Amino acid sequence: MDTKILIIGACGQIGTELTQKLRQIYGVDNVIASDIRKLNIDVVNDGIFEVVNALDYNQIEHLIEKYQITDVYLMAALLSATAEKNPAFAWDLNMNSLFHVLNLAKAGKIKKIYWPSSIAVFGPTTPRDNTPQYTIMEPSTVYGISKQTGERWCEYYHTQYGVDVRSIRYPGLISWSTPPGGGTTDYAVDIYHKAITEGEFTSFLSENSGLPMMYMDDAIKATIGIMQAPAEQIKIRSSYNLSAMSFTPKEIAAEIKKHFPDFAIDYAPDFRQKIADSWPASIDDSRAREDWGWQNDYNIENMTVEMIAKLKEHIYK
Ligand code: AKB
Repeated sequence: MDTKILIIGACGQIGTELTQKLRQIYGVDNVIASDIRKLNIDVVNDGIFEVVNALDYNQIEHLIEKYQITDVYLMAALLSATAEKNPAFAWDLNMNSLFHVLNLAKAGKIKKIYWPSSIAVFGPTTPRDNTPQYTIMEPSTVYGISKQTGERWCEYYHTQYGVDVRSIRYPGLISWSTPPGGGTTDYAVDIYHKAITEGEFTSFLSENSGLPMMYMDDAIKATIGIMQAPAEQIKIRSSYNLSAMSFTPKEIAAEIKKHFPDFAIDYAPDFRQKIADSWPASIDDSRAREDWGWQNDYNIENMTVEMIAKLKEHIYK
C-alpha cells in the first residue's frame, strides 16, 4: 500500500515546513494538510487541504477513510508559554488529539503515527547538562506534563496494541520562514528578525539562560528520518532525545554581532524565565544517533549565516 499522509496542524511552525517537504518526497496528491482554520498561505494553496478540529475523532476518522491515509503526523498542540495561560484547554488539546490518533491506529485504520514530544518533559529535578535519555522527569509546566503523559501513552499503545508510533523530544526550533507559536524558546527566532530590522533586541530570558536549540531543516530531517526508519530500529517508543546545539541569549547575540557589529541586546526576563530554568541546558541524544542514524547538519555558526541570508532574501528584501 502506498504511503498516504495526513498532517494535523499543518499551518503551525513545524507543520508548514514539514508539509512542503513531505509533498516533495511523496507527491502532492499523497499528502493531505489539515488545520483548524484555512489560512491564505502556501501550505493551504499548494496542495490538498482540509479543515479539521484535532479534538473531533469523527472528523479525523472521516479524512482517514476519504483519503485512505496510512500515516498521521499530529502536529497540533499548545506550546509551553501559551499552555500556562490556558492549562485546561492545553491539557484537552494535547492529550485528546493524541488519544484520537492512537485509537485510530489501534482500530487498524492507520499504520503509523508521528507525535512530537519536547525537552519540556524534563523538570527542575532533572540533571541539566547533557540530560540523558532516561533520567528523573518531573515537568513543572502543563505543556511538559502533557508531553510526558503522552509519551507514556505512546509506549503503552505500542507495547499493548502494537501501534507503530514514533516520537522526538524537540528542542527549541529556529526557522526563517515560519514564526514560532507561543513557546519559551521563541526569542531565538525573534532575535534574528530584530537584528535585521531594528539592530537591537530585548530578550525575555536572562543572558546566561542556556537551552537546547535546533535549526528547522534539521528538525524536519529528523522527523522524516525517524518515520522512514525500519520499525525494528525504533527501539524507544516513548520519545527520543534529540540535539544539535545549545546556547544562551548572550551567546547567540555574540554570533549575530559577527554579522552586525552594532547589534545590541538587553534583558527583561518575564514568566518564561521560570519555564526555561526548569528545562535542560543540553541534551544527550546518543540513542537517536545509534538507533536510527540521526545526525545534525547545523550548528550556531552555519545556522546564523543561513538565517540572516534567508531573512534578507525572502522577508526583508
Ligand atoms: C516551547 O518553547 O514550548 C517549544 C518546545 C521546546 O517544546 N519550543
